Amino acid sequence: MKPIGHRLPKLFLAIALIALAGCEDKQSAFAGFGPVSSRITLLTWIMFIAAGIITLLICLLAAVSIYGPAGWRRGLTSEKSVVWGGVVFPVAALSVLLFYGFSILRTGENLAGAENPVRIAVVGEQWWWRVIYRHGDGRTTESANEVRIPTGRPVEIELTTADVIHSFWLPAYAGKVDMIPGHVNRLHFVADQPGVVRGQCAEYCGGAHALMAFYAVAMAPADYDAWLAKERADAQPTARKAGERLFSASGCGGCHSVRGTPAGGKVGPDLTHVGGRVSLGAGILPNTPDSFAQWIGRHQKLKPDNLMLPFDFFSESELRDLSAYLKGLE
Ligand code: HEC
Ligand SMILES: [Cu+2]
Repeated sequence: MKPIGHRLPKLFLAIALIALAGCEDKQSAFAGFGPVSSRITLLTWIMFIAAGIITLLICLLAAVSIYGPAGWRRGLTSEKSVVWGGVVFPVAALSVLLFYGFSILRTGENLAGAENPVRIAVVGEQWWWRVIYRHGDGRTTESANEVRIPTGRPVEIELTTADVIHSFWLPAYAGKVDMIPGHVNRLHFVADQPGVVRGQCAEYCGGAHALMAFYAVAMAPADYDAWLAKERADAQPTARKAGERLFSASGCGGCHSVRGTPAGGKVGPDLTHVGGRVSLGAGILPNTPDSFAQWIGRHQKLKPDNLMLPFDFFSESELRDLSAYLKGLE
């Protein structure tokens, strides 16, 4: 067996690669796709680089105070050096950072008064996201696990929770804001360009917390308007009658709504347009017919503890019928 020292570089490389894999743009805190997140990223770099320089400086001073010439060492231990280096410098450096941080917070607050914002409410649920679109005429419609926004317009997201504390974290566009029982928080941002990014619950909220992700889809304004009109409409009558019958006979409608059909449950995600969403199960499966079958038949294995009742008794052909019906709800 080789001594451990020979294996260390490879071990470090492996750990570094795993860590770097998390830096993909979809959910990277270093890739800002709007003015609010870009300024947060800038602040991050300023803090990181300044802290690096200060750490080097401290190492240098420590070395000088141990190995340096006697005159330098005396200088370092004088009262004057302690006051300037230990009190004045930290107070000045931290105050500058504090006020710069306040000015960054204001980037989002300035958007708060903006005219004609897109209004969306997101409710944290164990362990998925209820997304409510507020239309211009006061009507609302529900979706889940996906926030669609137009580019170039201010967005206001109202954040609440149905149960415990969750945290809505969408690094591509804005900071991280907690969802607190009995309290409404608001997040403001603008998306610069169309694209799909990922977000994640950032506050431990029980069993399936790690599997509570979501997607944000930014669309050109005209595409967004077309999408919203479609989203607002009820489900189209389906040709997949076998799946629809099975859905209603199995009691799925007790927890799920499909607008325009008798299914009106409010416990789980609204499924009116589930076939057109990016993911299933709060970001854990891609939205394909096979994923619907996987979810319905094995969701307690794929996402242990989630609050949908187990339905592990359907036959292959029943799963195919149900999946075809649900995937058809676009
Ligand atoms: C007891 C209530 C309940 C019943 C009954 C129920 N579900 Fe669910 N369902 C849920 C909950 C809660 C979730 C969210 C789970 C999560 O992601 O944590 C869910 C999630 C889903 C999803 C994923 C939706 C999305 O946007 O990610 C699909 C699809 C689904 N259910 C289909 C069905 C079908 C089909 C049936 C009937 C065979 C059914 N459900 C019965 C509560 C229920
Ligand atoms: Cu959580």
